[in-house]
Amino acid sequence: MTASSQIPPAIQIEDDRTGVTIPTLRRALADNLYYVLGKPPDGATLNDYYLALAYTVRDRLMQRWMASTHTHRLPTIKQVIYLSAEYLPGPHLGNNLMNLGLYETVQQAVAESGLDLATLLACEEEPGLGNGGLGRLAACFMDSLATLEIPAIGYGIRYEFGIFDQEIREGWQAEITDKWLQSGNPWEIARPEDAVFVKLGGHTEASTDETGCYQVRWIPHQTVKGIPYDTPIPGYRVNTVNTLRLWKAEAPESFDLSVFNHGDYYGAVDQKVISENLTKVLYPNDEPIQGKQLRLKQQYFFVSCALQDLIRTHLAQGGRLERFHEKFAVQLNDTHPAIAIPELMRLLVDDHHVPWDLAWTITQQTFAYTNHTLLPEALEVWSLDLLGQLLPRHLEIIMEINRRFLEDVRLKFPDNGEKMGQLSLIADQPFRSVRMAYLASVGSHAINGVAALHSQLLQKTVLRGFYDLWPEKFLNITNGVTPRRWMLLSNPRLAQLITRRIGDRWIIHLQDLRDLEPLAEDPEFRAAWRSVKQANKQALAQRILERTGIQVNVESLFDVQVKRIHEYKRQHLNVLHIITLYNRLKQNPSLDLVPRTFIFAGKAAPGYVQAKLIIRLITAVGEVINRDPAVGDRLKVVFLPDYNVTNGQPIYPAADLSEQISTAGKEASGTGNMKFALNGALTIGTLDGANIEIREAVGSENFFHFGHKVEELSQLRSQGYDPRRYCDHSPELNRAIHRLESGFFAQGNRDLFRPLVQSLLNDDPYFLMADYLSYLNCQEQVSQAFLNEATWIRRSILNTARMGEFSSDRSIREYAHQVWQVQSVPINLQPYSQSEA
Ligand code: OX2
Repeated sequence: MTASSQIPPAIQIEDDRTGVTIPTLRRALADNLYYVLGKPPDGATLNDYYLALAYTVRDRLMQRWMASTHTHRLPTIKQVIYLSAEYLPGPHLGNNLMNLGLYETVQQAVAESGLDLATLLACEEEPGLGNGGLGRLAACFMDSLATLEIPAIGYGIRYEFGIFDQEIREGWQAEITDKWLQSGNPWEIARPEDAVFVKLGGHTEASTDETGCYQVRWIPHQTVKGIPYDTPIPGYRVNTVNTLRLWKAEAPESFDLSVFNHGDYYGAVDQKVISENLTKVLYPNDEPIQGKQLRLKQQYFFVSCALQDLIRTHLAQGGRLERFHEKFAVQLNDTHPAIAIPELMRLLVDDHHVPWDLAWTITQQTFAYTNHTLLPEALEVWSLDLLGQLLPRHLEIIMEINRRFLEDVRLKFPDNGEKMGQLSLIADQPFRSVRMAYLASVGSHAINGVAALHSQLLQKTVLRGFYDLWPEKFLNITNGVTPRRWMLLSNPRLAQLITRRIGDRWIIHLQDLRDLEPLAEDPEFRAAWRSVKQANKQALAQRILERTGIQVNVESLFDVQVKRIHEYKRQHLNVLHIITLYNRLKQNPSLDLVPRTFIFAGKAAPGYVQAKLIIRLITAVGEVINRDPAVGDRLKVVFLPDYNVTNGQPIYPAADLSEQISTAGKEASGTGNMKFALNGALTIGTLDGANIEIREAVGSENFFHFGHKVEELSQLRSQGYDPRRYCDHSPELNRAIHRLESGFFAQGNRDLFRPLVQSLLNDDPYFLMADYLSYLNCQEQVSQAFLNEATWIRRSILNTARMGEFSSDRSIREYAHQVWQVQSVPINLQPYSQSEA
């Protein structure tokens, strides 16, 4: 046992670091300000106070965190290892206060110290270490794992610059570097003592050792050091505190100047800079990633750090490598960490001399793979050239995995060369490359999609050959969201109303929301529900005014689409509806139109020209409509800049209508759809991703669905889809397109939106034209429904009441039982030193 894994017996824990009375909290805040930050109360900035408060809260997590870490390391306890290149946890302070049950007490203590908790909470820079749904899912899963008391570590990359901040300048997106670390990060603890070394480049040498064993040595060109930074992830009102361990790349400090460029000091410093570049920046998705060597380095770097860390702790605890898979269940969050499969093989076979077949069994038993997308452009492939340069040994291992795998395929399907070509981990076109989804599938014992439709399509399309081989490996686990952040923290008014009526068990058993169903018939409860929604809309209206200068009508229908900007998500279909309403108003100024406020938010990848043009389209349409006196209060179009977790939190509670309008078959699941419905918004949506399951759960009468289904779209496609035909047949669509073409929204500039119009008229790969009419009619039903307040509120309540299955707790329970085979492990705190005895 190493020194670090020994817990000192009976630590004397200072009350000032654990006590939760108001006087103690106030004293702790002042102490941290003075002793940790070195600031006197009168010289402290708001950020200093935020930091002091964060340390005060972190102190109160520490005992639970250390006890959890210690217990989770025990060899008999199986741990979930989540490997994800992205995490979007959102600000920690509010969440940690809530999970510790300290929110109100700390609010009061802070107030008595002359400060305002909301102001301090607003100081926190959120870690934007992800692009969107995939990273946010990882964060919801970390919350649920801890709340369910499941031992878990999330491994990832400590990007110095996360996702860019977005500003809107003259209607366009401008990207600003995210400096989330610049004011200090009180939540992380660096663990330089746990550093590991990662090799890159170079070549391999094969030899036979004295016992006649075949051995391969990898002689790298470069070595980088990985330093782990740990962040505590506390569960809700339990002692479990799991760890998010993010790796930063550094140069190994002991580099020898004579080796590095013959005493070339500056050359050596260059090397240092090159090493540190590795974890500098998060790659925005939706951009061609092919050939980005640094991205492959990032993936390999964090995965290697993680696996080395696991092997080291396992061995230090007296564990045996043959039992690695009994100690750790490793989940691959998409293919970004799939290089873990050959890496574990390398560590076992080359470094620890485990025979190949045994190593392969361990590897397959260890890993499980979640697929998050079927979009062909998002399926990762790495060229053999690049892989061979950067990871020569891994390329050899992948080739050997493929050779053995294809041999099995040949035995199953003799004389079927075509089958072998289809299943090979190596693609030949357009260049020789490794199909990472295939590698992940072959190296895992379980493969899942993230919503029912997505899992079916996965089996029928992208991974069809593997499904035919091993149907038993495949399953669906529909995504979920954590009700702690996405209800309790972000919608306190609704949470309190619910708790007053049905108690608070729903926070950890979301299915309890069912008890709200009968209340949907109670006029008094409906009135209370409506007041909450109105208060939330008022609060959002205030933010909109502050951030955009636009005054919105809180009695209007808040129609909201917030998510990454992407053609398949079809924000521009939403815009076509807005333009149509505007055209109607212009044609008939006295039209009795249900007033709407259209709210958009979301980032476009910096290199995704069409997505950035969609943002410009939204702002341009807003500029015209919001100022047109003929429109008045009836239509408003708002683009809220810089969509992230922090800015998303006040949006979901204020929505009346949730726009989930992706092309059928394109959105794997969606999770924003769940947050909206849980907070009582009604959905207008296609039969795509988790929308289908949400509609089933809330009842089709409480969900507005429209558009072509997946099969219908493939039929359209095979018949030779002609988008212009729809224009010819729909005068309103024709007029809307004409408005765009005419330069009406671009001060007469007919070129500005031409690329969008051309794409819609010429190939319309996402079938906006085909779905337009159905969308329009459906929106008309929405408007009619909104006029009847009592039934709208009733439907809103029923949405919330029936969303229980979309808790990430449910998703995690399914992973735990069906994939990971892990159990809850309650953490004992008292007596501290005897808990492990
Ligand atoms: C997203 C998917 O697009 C989204 O549909 C899903 O809800 C989310 O992952 C979580 O599963 N990058 N982001 C995604 O997939 C990939 C790849």
